[in-house]
Amino acid sequence: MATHTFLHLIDGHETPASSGETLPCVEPATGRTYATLAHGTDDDVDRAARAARAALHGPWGRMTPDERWAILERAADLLDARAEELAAAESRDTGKPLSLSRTVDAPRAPANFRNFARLARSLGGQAWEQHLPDGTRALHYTRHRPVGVVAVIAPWNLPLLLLSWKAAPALAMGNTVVAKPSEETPATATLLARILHEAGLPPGVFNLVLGDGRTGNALVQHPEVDAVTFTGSSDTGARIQAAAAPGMRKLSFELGGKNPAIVLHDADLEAALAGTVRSTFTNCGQVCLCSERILVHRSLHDAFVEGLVQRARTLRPGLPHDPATRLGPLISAAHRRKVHAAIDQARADGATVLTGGEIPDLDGDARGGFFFEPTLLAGLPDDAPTNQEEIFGPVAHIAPFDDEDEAIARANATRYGLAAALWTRDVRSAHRVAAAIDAGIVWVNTWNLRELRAPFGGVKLSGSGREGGEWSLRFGTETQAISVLL
Ligand code: NAD
Ligand code: 6OD
Repeated sequence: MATHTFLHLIDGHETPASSGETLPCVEPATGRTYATLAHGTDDDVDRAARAARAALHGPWGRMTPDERWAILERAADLLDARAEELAAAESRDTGKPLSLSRTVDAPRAPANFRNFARLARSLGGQAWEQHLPDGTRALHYTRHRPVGVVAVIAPWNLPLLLLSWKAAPALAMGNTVVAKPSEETPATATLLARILHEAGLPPGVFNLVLGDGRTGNALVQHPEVDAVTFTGSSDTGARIQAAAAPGMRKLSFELGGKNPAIVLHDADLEAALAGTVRSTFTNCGQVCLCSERILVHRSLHDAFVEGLVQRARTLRPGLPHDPATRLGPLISAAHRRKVHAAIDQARADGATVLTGGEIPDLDGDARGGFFFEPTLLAGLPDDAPTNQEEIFGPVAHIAPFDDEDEAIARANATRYGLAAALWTRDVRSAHRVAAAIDAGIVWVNTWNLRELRAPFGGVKLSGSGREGGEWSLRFGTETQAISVLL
């Protein structure tokens, strides 16, 4: 029985949907509806976007950059102080083990605010002195202006991490924000909105509108929105690109992946196995960076398959707060049906199921959860749907290869290009193969090792633009050129 309703936060006020409409908020680990959330209408989006526009000209617009950055650093301190509450809320909404939300999701939110507040201090401009034929000179220089109202749309897999990853640089550069988290995961977004206000953000600077794709669609088309930063599926990204086009808004897209893990003949087998268990099954495979296609040199293939199957079978599914839990559920019943359908398709196409492929039989509260077994498949060609379509679950296909050129060609044989993991002991192979992979990010002998100043993003269907460090800050700015005749 739902007792709590998550509300929008518009112009500093918590408010329900103007229609009174709500959506259910379900715990993926138990299948129970534990709350509802406001289902944002066009009118709600309109109020939020107008509040964000007005706030650009209020106290926020008049603050010095140092004053703004101090608020963001204060928000980081408050996020740190409430890390346990944030981790618990994230685990409830997503079902992920508390061990994961404590070590990844909760600490990344303050790190994002600190990182961008600090980096923004050193984002300088450029200057050129020009000597004109008549002997006079001119000085040309650049300065950064906020873009204006930035719409932030985030998915459900890393709700707080990704919302803060996008909102922090936008705020650091003096913009105002209208954020829409996924309808599956409103909890940490509402906590973040309150914390930002507690830290001193004036009303209207960070607005939160809850709701589903309908709400998001209204937001990206709103005339007061100057830029849209979106993380989610490639299909939704394409829809947003079309919907946002008439306003000539600035767009940034971080989208889906079909990422390869490549194990070269000289890889450290133990390290590659440990890394590939992480890269395939972290967050139940619901990380855009997860490996869904594992390519292993034939000389290591059989030992690698045996080791990975054995490790996959030890990943114990369970409730988030159980310390023995190694694998959470999928986000929803609908998503589990999609993952299950992908396995059925693989079987119909002739795949061998090396392990998993079914819904586990769990006891107690977890019985109603959306769990799925860690699944490894083999025997399909590269052009099979299993090797082409993003599954976004605890599922990967393993195949052998014979030489480096073949591995590179097969790694690149998808429409996606987000990330790759490469395992080798040879430094020359590492550089050669990494450079040949069509992906925005290549990890060598590791996976998902994050450096917040480095660029992050994908090529092909995996996105356009880059986030991270100065890339995120520049997205939040319009560069103005000023030319002065001296
Ligand atoms: P999704 O595209 O279904 O939804 C993402 C967000 O967009 C949600 O807030 C949703 O309500 C909103 N939305 C849906 N339709 C919309 C529309 N027409 N206009 C505006 N907003 C709309 O994605 P998801 O299922 O929440 O997340 C999983 C996907 O996200 C996977 O494809 C995954 O690879 C991708 N992802 C990518 C990255 C990255 O950094 N590249 C990170 C995380 C997730
Ligand atoms: O770590 C990050 O900054 C980031 N953008 C992660 C995205 C993960 C995708 O699911």
